[in-house]
Amino acid sequence: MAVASNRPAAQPAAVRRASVEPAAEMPDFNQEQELHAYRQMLLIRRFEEKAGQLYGMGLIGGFCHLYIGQEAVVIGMQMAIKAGDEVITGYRDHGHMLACGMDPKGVMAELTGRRGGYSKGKGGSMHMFSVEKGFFGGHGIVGAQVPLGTGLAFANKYRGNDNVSLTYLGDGAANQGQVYESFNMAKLWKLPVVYVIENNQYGMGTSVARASATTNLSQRGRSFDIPGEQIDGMDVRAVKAVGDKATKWCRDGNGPIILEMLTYRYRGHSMSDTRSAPSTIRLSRCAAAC
Ligand SMILES: Cc1ncc(C[n+]2csc(CCOP(=O)(O)OP(=O)(O)O)c2C)c(N)n1
Ligand SMILES: [Mg+2]
Repeated sequence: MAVASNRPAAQPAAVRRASVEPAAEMPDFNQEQELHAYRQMLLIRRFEEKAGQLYGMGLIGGFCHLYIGQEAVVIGMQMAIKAGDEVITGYRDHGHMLACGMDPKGVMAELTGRRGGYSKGKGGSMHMFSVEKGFFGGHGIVGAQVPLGTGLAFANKYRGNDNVSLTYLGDGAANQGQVYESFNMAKLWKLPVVYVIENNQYGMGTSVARASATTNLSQRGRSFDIPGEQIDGMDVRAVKAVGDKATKWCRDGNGPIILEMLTYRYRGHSMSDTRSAPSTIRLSRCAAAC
């Protein structure tokens, strides 16, 4: 019988790392970047742990999807963008808000339903926005942020600025029809959008291998001639390096690009998932597959 511990989570990460080419020219961070990345990732981790605790105490209601385990993705990408660029994602969004510079107190106030929250306490976990910080949600419908993020890129192109839209989606969302309609238009009009697929190996409780006909999600844009790359999403330096490359690609007028971040969700799908840690079923399936 598989025993629930933290160990199995480490095994697929090691397997994944072996299959991902290290970025050819991966620059080291200087001390300032090291500290910045560490502090930001730690902020997300501690924030999410506290949110989990408050949820357990009944002080947060409704949906609440924690980002624990995926911090390096959003921080590495955020370090690669500039003021004016936009970020949009799904419902696993607290990390993205904090990375964009939104006030942790405002986010927590929203989670706990208070007036000081970003949506005056009426939106909750999945419905926060800050145009000022370039954060466009926060969307509960799987994949719905992809056409919206593509629209942000369209607006940038139309206005003739050099802003890039970072449009995040999950591995489960990568099987959604509207994603491919968006890919088509993005390539057709050469829109400045980086599609960041956060492949945390699971859509709710279903592994990618059980749900996806093809599992190299970085290649999902091939029919549209959109280039893609797989990256070790647990390595903040690798993420930042590829983020630099991808945003330059967009700013140079080449159109969209796909980055598949190989990462891992350390908790259950959401706080209403009765298992806050990976379930025994999930771990035993993982043990059988890996
Ligand atoms: C259109 C739609 N279908 C189904 C759901 C229910 N649902 C919520 S999250 C989820 C899984 C999505 O997984 P993934 O895209 O991998 O994101 P992750 O939760 O791993 O971050 C599903 C099916 C939904 N919210 N919207
Ligand atoms: Mg997923």
